[in-house]
Amino acid sequence: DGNGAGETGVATKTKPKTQRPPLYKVLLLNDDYTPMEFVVHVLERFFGINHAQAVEIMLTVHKKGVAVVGVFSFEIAETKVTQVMDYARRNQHPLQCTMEKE
Ligand code: NFA
Repeated sequence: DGNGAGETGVATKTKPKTQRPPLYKVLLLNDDYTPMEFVVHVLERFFGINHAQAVEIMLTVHKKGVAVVGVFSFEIAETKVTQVMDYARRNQHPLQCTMEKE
């Protein structure tokens, strides 16, 4: 397994690597139409972010075009994206939420 002298007589050692699941960033994208208060509400409702932080993140998206709103396992990230996209659509706002591997 790579440990020991092997066939060359050169000592080697393999490190046991702890496997971690990949993480995914959930991103919120700016647009010209979604009301600021709606974005703040989404951040509070689906990401458990407090009001002051939610306002801060919303303003970052508004000014920079995009911001990371959380980092999750694939399944949780996918659920957040679906929840936000469904909620925005139900309320007739064009807000976009996506995910990308970290
Ligand atoms: N740019 C939007 C506005 O001026 C606000 C917004 C912020 C939309 C963050 C989407 C994301 N009403």
